[in-house]
Amino acid sequence: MSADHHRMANAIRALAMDAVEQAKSGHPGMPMGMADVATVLFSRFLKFDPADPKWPDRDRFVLSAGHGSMLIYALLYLLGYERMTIDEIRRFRQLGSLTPGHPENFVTPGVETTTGPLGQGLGNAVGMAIAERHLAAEFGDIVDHRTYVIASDGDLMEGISQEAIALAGHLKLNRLIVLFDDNGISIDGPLSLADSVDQVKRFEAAGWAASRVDGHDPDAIAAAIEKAQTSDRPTLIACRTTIAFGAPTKAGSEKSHGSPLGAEEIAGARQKLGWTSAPFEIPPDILAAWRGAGARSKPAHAAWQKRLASFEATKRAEFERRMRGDLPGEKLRAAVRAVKESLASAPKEIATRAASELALETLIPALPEMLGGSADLTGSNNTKTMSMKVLTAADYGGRFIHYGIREHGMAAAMNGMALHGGIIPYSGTFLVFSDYCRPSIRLAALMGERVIHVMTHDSIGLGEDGPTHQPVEQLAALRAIPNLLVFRPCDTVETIECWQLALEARQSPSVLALTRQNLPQLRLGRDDDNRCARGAYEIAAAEGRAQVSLFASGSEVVIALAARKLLADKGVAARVVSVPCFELFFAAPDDYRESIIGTAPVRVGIEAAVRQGWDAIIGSDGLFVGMSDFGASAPYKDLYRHFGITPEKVAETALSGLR
Ligand SMILES: Cc1ncc(C[n+]2csc(CCOP(=O)(O)OP(=O)(O)O)c2C)c(N)n1
Ligand SMILES: [Mg+2]
Repeated sequence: MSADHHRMANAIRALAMDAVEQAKSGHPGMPMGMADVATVLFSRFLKFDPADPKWPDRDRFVLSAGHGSMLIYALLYLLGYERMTIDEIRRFRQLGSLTPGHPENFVTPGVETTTGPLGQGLGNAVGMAIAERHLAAEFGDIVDHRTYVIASDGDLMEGISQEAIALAGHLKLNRLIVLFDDNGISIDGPLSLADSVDQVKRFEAAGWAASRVDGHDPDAIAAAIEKAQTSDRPTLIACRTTIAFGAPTKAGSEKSHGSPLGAEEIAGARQKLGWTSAPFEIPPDILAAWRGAGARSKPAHAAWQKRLASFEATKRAEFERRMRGDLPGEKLRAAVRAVKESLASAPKEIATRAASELALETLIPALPEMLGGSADLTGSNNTKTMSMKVLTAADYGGRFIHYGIREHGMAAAMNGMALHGGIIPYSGTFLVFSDYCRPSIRLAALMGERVIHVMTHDSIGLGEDGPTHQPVEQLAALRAIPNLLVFRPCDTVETIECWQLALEARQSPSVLALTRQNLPQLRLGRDDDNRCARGAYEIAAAEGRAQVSLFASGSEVVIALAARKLLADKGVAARVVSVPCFELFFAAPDDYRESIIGTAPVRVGIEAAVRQGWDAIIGSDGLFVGMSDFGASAPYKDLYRHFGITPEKVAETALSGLR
């Protein structure tokens, strides 16, 4: 290998040391340890064009070990990503810089995903690799790239990694290549404190090709990547490295993981590495070599543009639409209209999970970007329509993924698909297991990615499976995540409306909380406008001046309507507001919100879940009928009676407020 390699890698090391030192915080060890691997990958293999960070056919690079963010920032600067200037490197970890503590894809061009919570990036990468194969099945050689990951010990120790690698191995995602920073060190010290897994054997057991290399030997690294590129399965390359390679006393020690090395140590490292440049200075010949590496894929990019230009016009337009993330607006509106019309002519008393399937029967043919799935609850989540083929290693063109019992891995993969572009992933599990998806849902919300989680069995209404399966705090917990839309439709009509809103929410993930139990259709469905769009609306007005406002979501709306009748019998006028989505309601114009909250002296919230969050609608002096403890195992009607979520109880509660 040329002397250039070592000096190029040292440029990464120097920038990492200097930026962390300047910020007085950060993680120099990982970038210094993985500088050789990254140099080989970016200067010889990775396909990308700094002039067009969003080139659809670029290789995806995921820095799963997000604490090593200076590695990617140094690379982006050295390779010539225009906005990543040396000033941005100097401003590492400062407010408003392009160089936040951990990589954020919505901040920094060239960063593919937001990482830091260990294991998530690897999970995203599996989704990206699925997206690539799926789109290639549809669009041919316009889609032809690889996904590379740098993962650390922490990434591989996290449980989510098992789900991710098992799924990738099963689907034979041979364009997925993981470079494992096998440095034997984590924060507490040597890995031997807490781990003795043989990662090569582990990955092999999951259907991967796996090997070990010296992570400071560029030729060995290159040979391993070359081999991986022709593998018939995903590849793990365990790169044996020394953390903080080059640091005189802290190399190989956990002390270099997450703190500045200090002036003396940096001076020693400069000497050891033969790096004589001042802080933040890169010798012109080295910068030129890096910029040359940045220009390496220009011919490939040009060839791709030519291929795209010669692509059949409608297919090309469709590909471009999909990658932009634009919906086929008219088709979506027509699909929603068709569903509503059929519901208007033949109202249905079905569970909202079944209503969701009904909606999907029309949405799936209309929106080819939708890619569904379930974590082994396909029949319960109703996420697979009759016509959907399964995505398998033999047929990546299928549009339904059997994720297996892997909620963590599923949710992370969905984020990766959305990030890849061209796909709107949706999937299913039970609402109570949203906790198993939560870390990925949170990241989807932070990143502003459109992923849709169908979460059924949304309350004690699921009945006999009992409290382990009955969500009570999950709705509140999900509503606490900023930028997440939590929908809880009350009938078939609201369900299609909520689906439409979730699909249209370009920069927000959504959860659709759906029932297991049947519900009557409360709305005729003839409305042209989407009544759920403002989050809450009056579904039944008071007869006369309202003394009571009843606010409910999902399966409790019908209970509120029955309570309204009981109150009317007692001469008390009540109105009912359906609240399918808190977040949209809170975002609605003030005057709309005020009119929906209304002026009735008594406000009652009804939801088969904990009260937390409802005060924003009913006020702290509002009354609430719901759950304050875990559920129980019994037929669901018995449970509603047992926990006092009934029309009688609601009416009684309202009356107590009037007294
Ligand atoms: C889910 C999660 N838990 C904990 C952390 C805090 N953390 C950051 S890095 C790290 C482990 C460091 O070891 P390793 O992954 O091997 O990285 P290295 O020190 O080798 O760079 C931990 C526990 C995290 N980022 N994410
Ligand atoms: Mg480590």
